[in-house]
Amino acid sequence: MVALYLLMVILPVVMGAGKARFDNYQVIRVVPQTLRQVDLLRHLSDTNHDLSFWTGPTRANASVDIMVPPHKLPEFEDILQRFNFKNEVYIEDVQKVIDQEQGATPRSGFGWTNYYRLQNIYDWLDSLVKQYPGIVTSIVGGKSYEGRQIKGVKVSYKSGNKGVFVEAGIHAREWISPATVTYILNQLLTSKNASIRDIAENYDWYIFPSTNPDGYEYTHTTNRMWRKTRSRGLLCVGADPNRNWGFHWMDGGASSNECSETYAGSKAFSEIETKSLSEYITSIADKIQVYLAFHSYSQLLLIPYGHSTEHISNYDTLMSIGTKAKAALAKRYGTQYTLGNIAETIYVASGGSMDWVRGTFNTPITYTYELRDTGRYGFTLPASQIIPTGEETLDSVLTILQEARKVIR
Ligand code: 0X9
Ligand code: ZN
Repeated sequence: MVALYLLMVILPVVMGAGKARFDNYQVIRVVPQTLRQVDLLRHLSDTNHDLSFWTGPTRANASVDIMVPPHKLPEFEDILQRFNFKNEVYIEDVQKVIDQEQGATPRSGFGWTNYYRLQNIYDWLDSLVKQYPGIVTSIVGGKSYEGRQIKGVKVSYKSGNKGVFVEAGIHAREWISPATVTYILNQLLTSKNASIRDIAENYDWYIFPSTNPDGYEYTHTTNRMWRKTRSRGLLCVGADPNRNWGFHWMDGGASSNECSETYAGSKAFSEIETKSLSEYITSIADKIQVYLAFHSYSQLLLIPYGHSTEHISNYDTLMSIGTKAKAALAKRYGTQYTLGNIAETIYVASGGSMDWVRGTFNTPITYTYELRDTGRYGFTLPASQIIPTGEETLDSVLTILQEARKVIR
């Protein structure tokens, strides 16, 4: 069985012989109802690397989405039964959903009815620099293990503006993140709506749609479900770039196991992506008043920190702005978000980018989005949802920036 698995799944991927397929992989939503059940799921996620935890175990009555390969289904179902886990199959066949993820039109050029390759995104950024001389400039936030650039754009209509930093795509498989951020960038440049023009022109924007470019490419070429960077370890590939930042590094909710999806790296900033991007952020930190990070999925609006449930100094301000942002987001399509401190709302997670920014520079307004959906499609959100997601997210970003203006100096 193991040999067969190696031959059919691992080997082709390792040898670059093609794309990993997820035929008959199921995503099962498990709801632990006791602490013992939560612990059991934690144990499974630490020890059983055939199971892919799309969302992590947190507490009793908080659901956990687990992708199970077909050869593991009997064993997994047995565990569910034996320990009396409440569960429901959320996705019957992950490959089918992947096959339906893209829109109908071919993936050349650029737009928001499909997901795009890194080069399409970067070419589009370059085209904006040409199209908006004196307003859009090219910026390089760092580089990747495989030698790619972390490319971004600065949008600045005038001098003296406060800065907004936008980070997307740090987790490779969360495709809706880069797509949403490029949607927002496009609106900032093309919208005729007075409120959008106001935030576009009266803030300076530093926008990086793909902060883990190796991982992102890998999700297109080889394994749609890749999360981490692509640095080569002794046993396994990659570290979690959202556990690798040098603030409370490895202080809970991060793993020292190279093969874990939440591997924090061999040390803080062991990954060239986080190290170089952190250096770039440091170089402009005095200009940045707002930091927004975009992930998926779960529909959450999170505030620092991830290592502790303690409320930070301007917790009340961030909560009150967040409440308004959440309402603005819900207004268009009814999409409901949950707001709160990371450790309180989801789970303890240390070494995240937003936490480092807040902890190092005391940046006042910082949020991490977990975009659509709540698990119906999970990471493989159909491309037809890019525009609605972009619209509602921009509604909330608009609110955050309008409100932020009242509190930042
Ligand atoms: O676990 C994460 O890194 C994020 N969830 S995800 O499903 N997209 O992986 C939560 C972000 C926590 N953020 C910080 N600790 N800053
Ligand atoms: Zn993420």
